[in-house]
Amino acid sequence: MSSLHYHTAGESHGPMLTAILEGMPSGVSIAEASINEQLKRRQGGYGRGQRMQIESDHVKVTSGIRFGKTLGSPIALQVENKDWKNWMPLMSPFGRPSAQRAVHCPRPGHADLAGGIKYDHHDLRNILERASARETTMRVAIGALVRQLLEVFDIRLYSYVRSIGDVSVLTPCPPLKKLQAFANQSPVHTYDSRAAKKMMALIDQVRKKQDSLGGTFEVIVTGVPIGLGSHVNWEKKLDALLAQSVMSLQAIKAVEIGLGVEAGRRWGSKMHDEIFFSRARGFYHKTNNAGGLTGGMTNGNPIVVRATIKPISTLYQPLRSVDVVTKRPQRATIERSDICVVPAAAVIAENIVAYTIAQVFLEKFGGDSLRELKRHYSESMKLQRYY
Ligand code: EPS
Repeated sequence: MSSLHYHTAGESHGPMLTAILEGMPSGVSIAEASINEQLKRRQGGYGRGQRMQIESDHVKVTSGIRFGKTLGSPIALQVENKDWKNWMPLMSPFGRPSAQRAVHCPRPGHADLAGGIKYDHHDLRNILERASARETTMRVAIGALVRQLLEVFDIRLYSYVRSIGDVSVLTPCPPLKKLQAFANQSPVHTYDSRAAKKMMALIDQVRKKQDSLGGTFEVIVTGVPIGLGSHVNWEKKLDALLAQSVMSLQAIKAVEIGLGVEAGRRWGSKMHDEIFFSRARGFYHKTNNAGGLTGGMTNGNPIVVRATIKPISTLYQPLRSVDVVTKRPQRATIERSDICVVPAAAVIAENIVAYTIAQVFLEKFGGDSLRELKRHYSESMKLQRYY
């Protein structure tokens, strides 16, 4: 298992969100601004609700970094919830709860009911506060931090939205540098401006109907060396690790690698990426249907992960539910929410993937300091060149 590990804590409307990351080598330059930039990207996207107008997420580093460089010790991060001041009476660590404001009607599709039964809570706020996607703030902060280590080795991450509801991109994906520039400017984080207009019109229509929308997105990682992950055991396979980490993002219902489900429709001869060799490039593939992963290992091609996110489960026209106290039929509780979070989910997944790549990268090359890690990396690359 990789030495890199983190934990997060924090409720959506509690005082703050916290994360502790352990296992970063010493000597890695970290820019606070780069973490805040990713946090800002996470807050964006057409279809968000009012919460994002209240928050302006900024990271506070309280340990593990000194004068912009990692020390090798645990790194502690905090992000304040500005909304906390509006929720203090309801979200106080001590004192008495308000019986009138308890949440009793679980939202179909949300963690409310199963979590309430599992943890024996009848005020479902005790579940929804932690199940909330607000928690992804810290996962993005962690991803934004570790990708500064990946960038030293020229590993870069990109993402874009492929579809929202039944509206999909129609043109092929542009070169990656252009893709990121287009996607970052687009309110729906995509490169196809005609599709973007239709996606926004659909979000407007669904907002009027007080409903919600899901969609699909793609994350691409370039610069990954051959041999991250391993075929030797199930828990070392990088495709499986990526599936787990991306699936753990709230509301994700499917994760695909490369061609994904389309692979099941193709004949073998039209699926597998043929192998070529040249003195200049070494072994290479001209196609990337495998999405950069064969046998659970990186094969030198960019990693391509696609995912599908379901529509947000809070509906302003709530679905049928049952009061967990009276057991009588009741419409689900309305919690303030978003209409569509597909653009934000793409940005979050990009940073989640960065963390998983950093884990396997450090597992393969290892080192307590960046200098040691660089030496291991270049030795390994030399060996690969003489294979
Ligand atoms: C979110 C914060 C939440 C929601 C959304 C994402 O804030 P609030 O509940 O105060 O509006 O906007 O959460 C969910 C989609 C969810 O299922 O809980 C955020 O910071 O991204």
